[in-house]
Amino acid sequence: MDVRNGMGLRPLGTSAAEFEQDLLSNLYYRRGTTVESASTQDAYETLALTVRDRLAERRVRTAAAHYAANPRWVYYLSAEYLLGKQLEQNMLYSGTDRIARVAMKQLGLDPDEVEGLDIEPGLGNGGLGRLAACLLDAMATLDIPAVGYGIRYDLGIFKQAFKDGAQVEKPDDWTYQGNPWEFPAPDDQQTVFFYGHTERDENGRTQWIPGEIVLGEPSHMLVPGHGTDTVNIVRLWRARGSESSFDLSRFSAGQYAEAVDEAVHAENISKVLYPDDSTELGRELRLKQQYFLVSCSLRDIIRRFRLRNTDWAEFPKKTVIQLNDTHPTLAIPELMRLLVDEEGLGWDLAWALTKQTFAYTCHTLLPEALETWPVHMFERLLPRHLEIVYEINERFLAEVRDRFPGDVDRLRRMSIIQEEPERRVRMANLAVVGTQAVNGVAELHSQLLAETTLRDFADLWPTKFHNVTNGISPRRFIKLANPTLSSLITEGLGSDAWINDLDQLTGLERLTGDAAFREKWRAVKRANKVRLGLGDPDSLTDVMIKRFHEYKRQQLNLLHIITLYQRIKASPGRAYAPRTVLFAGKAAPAYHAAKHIIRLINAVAAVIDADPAVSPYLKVVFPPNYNVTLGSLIIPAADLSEQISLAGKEASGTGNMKLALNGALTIGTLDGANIEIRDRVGADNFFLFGLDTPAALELRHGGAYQPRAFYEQDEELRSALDAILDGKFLGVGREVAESLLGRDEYLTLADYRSYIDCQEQVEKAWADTEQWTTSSILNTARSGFFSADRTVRDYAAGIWHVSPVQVTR
Ligand code: GPK
Repeated sequence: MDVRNGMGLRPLGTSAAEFEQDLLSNLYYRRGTTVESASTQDAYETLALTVRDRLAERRVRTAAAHYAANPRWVYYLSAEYLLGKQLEQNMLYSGTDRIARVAMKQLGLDPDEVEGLDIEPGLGNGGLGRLAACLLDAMATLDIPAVGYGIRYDLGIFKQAFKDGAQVEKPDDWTYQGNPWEFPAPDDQQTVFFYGHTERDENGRTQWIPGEIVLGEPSHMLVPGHGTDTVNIVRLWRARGSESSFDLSRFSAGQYAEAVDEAVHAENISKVLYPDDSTELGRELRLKQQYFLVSCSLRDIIRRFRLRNTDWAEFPKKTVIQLNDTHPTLAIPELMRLLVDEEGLGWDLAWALTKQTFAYTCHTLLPEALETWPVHMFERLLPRHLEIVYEINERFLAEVRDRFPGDVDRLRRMSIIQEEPERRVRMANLAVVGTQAVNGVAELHSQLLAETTLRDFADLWPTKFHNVTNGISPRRFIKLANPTLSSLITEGLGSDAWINDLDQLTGLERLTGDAAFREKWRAVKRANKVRLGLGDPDSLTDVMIKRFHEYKRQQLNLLHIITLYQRIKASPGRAYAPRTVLFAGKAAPAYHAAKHIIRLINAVAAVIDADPAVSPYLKVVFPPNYNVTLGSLIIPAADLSEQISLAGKEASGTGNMKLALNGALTIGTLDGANIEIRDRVGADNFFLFGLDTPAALELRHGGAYQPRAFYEQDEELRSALDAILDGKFLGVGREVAESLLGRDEYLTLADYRSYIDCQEQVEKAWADTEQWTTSSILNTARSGFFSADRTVRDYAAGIWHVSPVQVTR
């Protein structure tokens, strides 16, 4: 039997009765238990397997179609993925959501209880990791042959709890109960070298003699498309000690712990996700993780290429490798090493193939987020790669010298090696030099990259630079997260085709005049607030959900809350519109300034709660442990979306898109994708405030910025900061106020008055329920552009040059 063409597949039943039969089979034969003795965990695992089987069947047919087509593949390399819970998604995509529930009830199971055991794989930090998951979802939905590569961290992003209002971190042992979504693939194991030295052999070829050998064990999870039979995969690598890493002689001598030392050391590589976000870490283990990902993935990509191809010249025609930020940039020198040292290709051919294969997405403008590695660390861990990087750099600098003779300063800036104050490898420079396309993630971001951060490179290669504005999965962030709004939209548009063609939401515009529809729209929002269960569902639900970072300026939101608090205290008799301000998000464990902001928010929340003069009008809530699951509950309940970063700092943002799509109005600066959101939803349906990028740059770099002057001139601002400094909030948060009055790196005080005034406009608009409803509907109606399907089409047409491959029955 030819297994490759998917023959021999027994189609799985589509009725509830057949589903129930399969549930029982799986319970008996795969879980190895019986109905009488099954635990809820058994029921969950059995359900997951039964749903998974339906997708696995499509996976087999997808693999067969892809094999036959021998297409150009997209390989997405990312150190992070925030995939979200799998069960609900996979039931929807496999069309089993209804029959699964019927079958469970038939067996006396409570579907909600069973589904409650599904665990979110937290293999990422924030926007960058979730973007990777949204792009995989859209690639599968658009039938693009793609594989995502990543690391199977034993411990995902830490679980956040609060102790006396301060963040404490707990380990996230996400596979403690196993992971039914994962297929181990031990046959595709890879061997990874570290350390050691290089030697030239008799043919003049370089050989890397490693000092440590680690194994990479792959497993994959399914990435189904919505409304199609395509099922792609995301392949995750786990580190293992090699066989020789177990020291039998030590074991025999009774040194049991020492006997496994080396294996434990090797396995540390995939032990834990680094919880930093938008900052550089500089730890050797992190560099090891990056090379581990790259080495395993490239070998796997080449293995797959060789299934159908023999000629290296074909490699870039069949392969595009997208680097999600600089974390996987070592793939560039690694491919050079494989082609030159192992395959014996000449440098020039190898370099041409390499450059054509890779593309690089940059996700930041913050200088502290641009990765660099000390040359000595790089050299010790990856001696051959440093030689290759030097060679790449020498040839590159010769090209720059040619184009800009005598411009020594330019050479110094563009070199892949930074010389002062310490020799370091600049990963962003390497990523730009070694790729055929570089993109930013929103219009403003791409423009600023070309004008500032990567300006010299844009001068040299203007056509290499692209914009691809980020997008979000409409399946995950409206259909699954907001089922009631989705039903209403489907009812209003007369079809659910909008889920895979989000521009169809513009059809809602004509429903803004339909009183019954408007009434339902409001009722859905209210019900979503009730479902969330935090704060009065009739209050203005004001939401700020994102990682804690000073540039994102949660502290500005806090100053507004304190100002409102003080206004209510000062004039208790007035009728204030009740407002619930919701924060959610994690701070990197070592980011003390961000943790002080978290602690102060919790203290302010407690003080307001305890004050009966204020608490009827103002409530601050901060549910812990923000993740995809919690976000999916909060986003549908939001009235107001806080996108208040200092202009020129947020690359794009994607939470801004999720909230607008779910009918929240944005209060925001002209930063990242906020600009594009405002352009689309209309200035009347968006609350704009604050400095724009040129004004912010001028104020910051003019050198004359004095936060104290704003403090002294603005009575309300002074009073808010004084309250913190005087210890009015449980004595907490002086560090926050001092930092604002000291350097105020992100110009919070400069934007304070504009923000406060804008919040007053919000209040006025909120009082006009009818106008607010119209704006809310228009936000949804005009958010179609922010579908990740559009983003993937942009990549496919402008950067990847790939076409879909249809999977047929
Ligand atoms: C950017 F540099 C980084 C990073 O280390 N982590 C991360 O999540 C985010 N990002 C940006 O901050 C967002 O503006 C952007 O929308 C997101 O990446 C996806 O591009």
